[in-house]
Amino acid sequence: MNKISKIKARQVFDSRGNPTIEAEVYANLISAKSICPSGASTGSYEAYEKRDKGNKKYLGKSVLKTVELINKIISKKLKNKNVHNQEKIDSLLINLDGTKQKTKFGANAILAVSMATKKLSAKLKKVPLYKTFLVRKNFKLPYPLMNIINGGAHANNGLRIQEFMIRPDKAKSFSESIRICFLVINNLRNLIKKRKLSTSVGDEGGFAPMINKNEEALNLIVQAINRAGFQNGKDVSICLDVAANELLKNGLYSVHSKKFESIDETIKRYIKIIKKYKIKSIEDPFSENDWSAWSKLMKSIKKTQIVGDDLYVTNLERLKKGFLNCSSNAILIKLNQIGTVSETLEVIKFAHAIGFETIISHRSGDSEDTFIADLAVGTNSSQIKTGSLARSERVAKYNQLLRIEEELGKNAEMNKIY
Ligand code: 2PG
Ligand code: MG
Repeated sequence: MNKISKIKARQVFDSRGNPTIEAEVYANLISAKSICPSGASTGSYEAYEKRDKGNKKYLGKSVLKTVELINKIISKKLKNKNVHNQEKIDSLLINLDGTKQKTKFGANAILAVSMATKKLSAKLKKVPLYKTFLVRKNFKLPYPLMNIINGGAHANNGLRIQEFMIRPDKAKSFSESIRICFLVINNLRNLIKKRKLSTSVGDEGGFAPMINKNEEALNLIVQAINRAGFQNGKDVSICLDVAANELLKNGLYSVHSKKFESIDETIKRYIKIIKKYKIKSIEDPFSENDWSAWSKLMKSIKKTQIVGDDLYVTNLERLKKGFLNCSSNAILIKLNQIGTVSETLEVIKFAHAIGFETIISHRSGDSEDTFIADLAVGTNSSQIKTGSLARSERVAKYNQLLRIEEELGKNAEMNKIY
């Protein structure tokens, strides 16, 4: 009953309509499945995403060979292994691949199997998934970071910054936090309409109006917060993901305008917008290799959450380096950047031990899989970033958190934020 009997993988499609892997792990007649997400603005130190580059039928994007590797090789290797021994299964997968960035099987294949195994274990134990990670009692719900205006690689509007997010800091419950975001988003929609701009959405469900100045987006959000009856910086805070890897040329950054500027100038302008717009969190303000720029920024600001995404790629070695270098005070967690559930949990444990905030994150190409909602609660992560309140692959995660909140009943407290 506790032994894996087979694994069946298949090619399915993600929210951008690109092929991706679903793995279904079986223990006799009972099974659980999971779908691997995929990023657009990826860090170069991420684990490898394997695709059939030579297959013209799917423009080189299919994952059919990888599916075959799971069905033929991985399935055999994991047969009869104890489904509840996640660490052993993950290390078997890591060793079977044997490469640093999981290039043999692809982190997409390995992760789909790893997550499906975790889900099956919970199902067999008849416990909710969120109860099977690091936390055993006093579960807390994360604050949502809702990406309400999309730019950068997730839209084609010319906005330099990739994600303009809101965080409902004063919400006392998860459902209240969703209500607050809902109100701000509806006000934002009306403001965008009034300006005769498009209210269609980008890859992560945020609006993608044809504006190209960061400050225009920030002004719209402040107005929307006010019109919804809230105070910016108190009830609701603005958070950014700059995704600066995409904005670097010859050591200069074009974050604040099309002009490429020095690190010092870029920091000066960060400080200005932090003050003016009461910004509480900035992700990837500099590129993945610019360690000294990160620590310079950390020294120049107080009370702002600085989040490493492409910088750390959910990798323990890189997180240790960032800690020693004082690069940030928070880490974004993406399972597919590293490739297994166990390695992800190791990184979260270490992050908490050094006092870093953990933010569990979706990818811009995502699916109906809600694994990360449970992961956020089960690891005591203070925040979750999973897009806007639009597009079902994003809303599915928020809906799962509403279910968890309901199940926890009056014990459902919100986590603390930085
Ligand atoms: C990011 C993510 C998710 P992508 O940069 O944080 O929002 O985007 O999945 O494209 O890397
Ligand atoms: Mg990011």
